[in-house]
This record gives sequence, structure tokens and C-alpha cells, in this order.
Amino acid sequence: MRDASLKTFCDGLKKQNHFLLSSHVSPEGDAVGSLLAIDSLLRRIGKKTTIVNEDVFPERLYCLPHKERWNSLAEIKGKSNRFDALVVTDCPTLERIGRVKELMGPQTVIFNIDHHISNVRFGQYNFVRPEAAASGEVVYDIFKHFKFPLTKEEATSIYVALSTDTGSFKYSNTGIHAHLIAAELIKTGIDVDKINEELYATYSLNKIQLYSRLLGKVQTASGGKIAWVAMKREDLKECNATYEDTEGFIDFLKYLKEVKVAFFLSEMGNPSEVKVSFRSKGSYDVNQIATAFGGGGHKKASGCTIPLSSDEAVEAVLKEIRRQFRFK
Ligand SMILES: [Mn+2]
Repeated sequence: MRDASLKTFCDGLKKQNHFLLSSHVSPEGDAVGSLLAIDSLLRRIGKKTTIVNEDVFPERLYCLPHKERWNSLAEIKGKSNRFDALVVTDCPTLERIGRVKELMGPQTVIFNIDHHISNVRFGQYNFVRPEAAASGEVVYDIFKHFKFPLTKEEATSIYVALSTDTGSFKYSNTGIHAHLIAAELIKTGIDVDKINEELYATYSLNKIQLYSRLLGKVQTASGGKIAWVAMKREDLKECNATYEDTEGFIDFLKYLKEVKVAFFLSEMGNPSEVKVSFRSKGSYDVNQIATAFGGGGHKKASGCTIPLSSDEAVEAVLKEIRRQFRFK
């Protein structure tokens, strides 16, 4: 399925009435911010909308406006809802919305808004821009098409999406467009200083202690070109930390001077599988590594789940990285 033009996509939106809006499980800034912004836009054009995510609203994003619009799947189950359409943001595949899929009917028209290079165009309408820094940037284009001046609330949502997906406008995906949009958002009068403090200066002592423990576990290979940490369930337990607390940790591995490819591996609830995140520097494409294990993402940031024990997964990942990038 090819991408729709912006006009075709927006005309498609106009034809539907009741929208189910969703994004991926374990939602982060871009998933939530882009969803709240598109929710606001659809309501401005007179549509009925219901946001449902498999998970609850993440505490880390409480600086976002209109979080009362968010429903976790548990909150919505049992209520009879008939949705004409589903809008999905920030998901390369429809599977990423998890069990929210159960709310769809056979007639539900799917609108896919995303920026993942690995997006499989699962919608009837796909608007995917891999060159965009965040799904929030793609949503911004939709606002422009409708010629709506953004409210402060909408600008805050899009700013959070952009800021979190670009590592505070630092990653290589931060193009001219992202900076220009940020300027437009700031012009609406949003409180950038407050947003930044609420987004980034909120570590708990447990999180800092987890970081300290994980930093003691950094390993390197191939002359320092590969760095990784394999987190055990005990690490979280000992620090009274949650999986959410690991967010951002992988960046430390990238700060090592010689490192080209970094990965962070964590044991999940199921003891026979691990979750792996990848980051890279320069031209190394870790989307290809994640894809080799059934995952995906972006060139410099990707992830997958591997049905192996932690030790076996480390070996498999090292082998794949060395094979693809010809590291010794
Ligand atoms: Mn994103």
C-alpha cells in the first residue's frame, strides 16, 4: 500500500465520524503527544473521538494537557462502542497497539500516521514520513493542511512529541523542519522551560541508583565498537525501580567514544524472552539489526524482542552485529 497524499489523507479523515485513536503499548512522549494533538484536531472539525491505549497514561508525561481524554483498555472494556475509523500514531505495525485491536470492527477504516522507516503501511490511509523526527511532526503537517492555528495545548503536545523523540533536539533526526516547527510552537506561548523541567528533571532516587548499578555492568566488544548492558530482573528489584526507569539509559552507552553500536537488553516478565533496544552512531543502521530479529524502528534507534535467555540473546545479537557491520 502506498502513502496517501496529505490532501487524500485529510479528505479521508473528513468522511468519518467516530474515531478510535490509539498508539503503541508502553507509550512514550511521541506516542502520547501526537495522539493528544490529533485528538484535538479531530474534535475541532466536529468529530467524535475516543483515545484508548492498552496502557495507562505514563506518569512521566503528566505535563501534557488533556490527559483526562486518555482511556486505558481496562477502563473502556465492556462499554459498547462503534467506531467508524481508527487513527494510529507512531506504530510501524498494527500489532503495536496490542489488545486495542479487539475494539475494531470489520468496517473500521484505518488511518496510519507515523515516521518509522520500518512502517508496513497497514492502513487504508497511510501518511508515513520517515524523514520526520517524530510522529508529532507528521501531525503538525496535518494541522497545517487544515490551516488551523495551534492552541497552546496542541503546541505543548507536539513539542513534547518532538523533544522526546529527538533527545531534546540532539539526535541526528533533528532536521531543519523540526527546528522550524519548534519555533512555531514556542510562538504560541508554551512554557518550554517548565516542560523541560517536567520532562527531564524528574528522576527518582531509585532511578539514579538503577543507573548506577547498570553502569557497573557495561561491557564492550570488537575493540570497543560495540557496548551493551544486560539487565536482570534482580537489578530492578534491588533498586525498587520499574522498567520505565530504564528509559534513556541506553544513551550512556552511546557516549563512549569508540562505540558505534550499543544495545540494552532486559529480561521481561516471561523468562524465556528478552527485550532489546539498539542505538548507533555514524552510518550504522540498527533498524537492520532489529529487523533481523523480527523488530524494527529507525536507522539509529530500534528494538526487538528475542525468544531466548539473556546470555543466549547477547551472543545472538553480537553475532548479528558483527556479521552485518563486519566488526571483528
Ligand atoms: Mn516516534
